[in-house]
Amino acid sequence: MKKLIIINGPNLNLLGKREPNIYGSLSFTEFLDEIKAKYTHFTIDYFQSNIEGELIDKLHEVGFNYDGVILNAAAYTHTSIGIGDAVSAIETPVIEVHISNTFSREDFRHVSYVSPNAKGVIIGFGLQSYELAIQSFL
Ligand code: CA2
Repeated sequence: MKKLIIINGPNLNLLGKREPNIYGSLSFTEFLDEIKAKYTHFTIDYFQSNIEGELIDKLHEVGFNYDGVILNAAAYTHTSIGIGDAVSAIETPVIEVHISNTFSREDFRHVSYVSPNAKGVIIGFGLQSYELAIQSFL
């Protein structure tokens, strides 16, 4: 069975609780339960942290023994050379995802340190961005 992990960065633990106009009203754990029930032929693990170094440690931990990483580095996408370097250093392919269309938002969200090292990028489909990323491993 293919092993995938979804890694979420800072503030994504607030999904469903704040700013539903941008990020929707479903919590990530509710969404994850739905996805796990739908894609039973994958093992889908989940990790969320608000701390940059913890995200880097997790990429190192999974980056040589998982089949895929689905990464929403949230605001660190636009600032973290460290996360970009970690994505480049690991063997496991990384799909970058974003819930909102970052290109229709502020200029600082148009930059990504993850994209150059990602296998692919899925942006702007709400939580469905994660599902599309999972489907790319079918
Ligand atoms: O659209 C995305 O997925 C983002 O990665 C979300 C980040 C943002 O900094 C990126 O530019 C785009 C922010 C995540 C904040 O999540 C919240 C969820 C609910 C309430 C407030 C923030």
